[in-house]
Amino acid sequence: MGNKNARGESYTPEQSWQHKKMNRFFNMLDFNFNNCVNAENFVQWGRLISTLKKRSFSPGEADLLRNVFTTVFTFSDVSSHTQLAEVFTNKMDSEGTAGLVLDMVKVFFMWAFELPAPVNEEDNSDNSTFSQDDYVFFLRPLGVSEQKAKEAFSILFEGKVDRKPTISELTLLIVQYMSPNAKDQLEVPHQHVFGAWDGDPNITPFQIQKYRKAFQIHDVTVDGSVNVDDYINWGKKAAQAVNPPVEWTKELEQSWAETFSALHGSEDASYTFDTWISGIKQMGLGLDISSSFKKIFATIDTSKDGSCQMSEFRAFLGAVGISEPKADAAFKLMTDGADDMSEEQFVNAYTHFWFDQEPSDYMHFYGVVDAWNDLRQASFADVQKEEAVIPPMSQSKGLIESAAPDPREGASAGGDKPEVPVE
Ligand SMILES: [Ca+2]
Ligand SMILES: [Ca+2]
Repeated sequence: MGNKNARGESYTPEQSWQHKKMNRFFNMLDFNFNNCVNAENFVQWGRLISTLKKRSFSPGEADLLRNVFTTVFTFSDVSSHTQLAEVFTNKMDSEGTAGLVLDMVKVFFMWAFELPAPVNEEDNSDNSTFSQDDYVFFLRPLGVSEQKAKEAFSILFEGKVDRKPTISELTLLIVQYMSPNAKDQLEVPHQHVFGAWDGDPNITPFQIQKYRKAFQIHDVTVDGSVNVDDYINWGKKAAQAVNPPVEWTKELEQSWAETFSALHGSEDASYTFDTWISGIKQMGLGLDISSSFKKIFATIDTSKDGSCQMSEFRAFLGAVGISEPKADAAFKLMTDGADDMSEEQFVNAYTHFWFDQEPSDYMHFYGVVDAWNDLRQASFADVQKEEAVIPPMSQSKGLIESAAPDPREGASAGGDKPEVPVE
């Protein structure tokens, strides 16, 4: 099934499951979408946690997080989730390094949850507890919604209402998540530790964002479900919007209805957002899908000349409320600036829209979304200024003494050790 390691050996089921989990983690952490994860991504993560918690973020704290990353993963740069998995497994296989890794994961949480350092040997940090809010702030920078974070919290720590979960419990779940362990039942608790997740590797949080937009667009009647009426309404509006308008015929209605059933299995189907997503996962990417995408192309090509002109695309999106400039910009992105789009270009763009896990030009298929272009850059720009502020450092000292430099070093040096800005 194409699931092989570098030497061409097949992975064990345990390794495959580990890779699925690491793939998801890698994508969450690759904030810059450049297929590279390194210590700076941990720093970015930490900055965002600090911003969400409305607290400052010092160069010393950045150093602390770099140290956590380097101790847990060793390397400076990693370009794939399989490398992430391999290095972590090697670390945990060695008694000498496994303990250190566990300690550093705990250090991360002590820092993120602002827990006091243990006063003495007996005062074990393992018993330190955290709240649901702490957990939500820990996950949100990774693109996990508050809802998914809370869902995960209740799955993992259910029944613990009378006492808060401990750092040790959370650390164990993290280690299980990153390790090669079997998934011999439908659900294992640790899979949810980075937000509730059904284990499907093909749909990233960013895809869900795109699908949410697409669903809203498809629900033309705005009743919370997508069914054949939405397509027929869409078709009618598009026929009126195109210049010159196209007469709404029985044939045209039939073709929009057929397009709906080609994509959704039957003319009687009706979907909520959740069942829509399950349907997409089941359908997957295959030859069938491109033939149903061709049907959509045919309905958009109202002049029936085998090509989608910009005016037809405008009408198609204008019918569902997308402005001309946004539709035109989307069209130009997909055609490299040309004034018409071939069936092949259309199918290609639409396939990318659904299946690209990360941002690409095709994310703008349903009209340009500015927020997707600068969502992350904006959030990082906002927190850059926090960098200059040096807060009183208080925690984690005891735990990290042997493994990491004192996080206060940068602060006590009076700021003459400038933080390296992150792109
Ligand atoms: Ca509807
Ligand atoms: Ca045409």
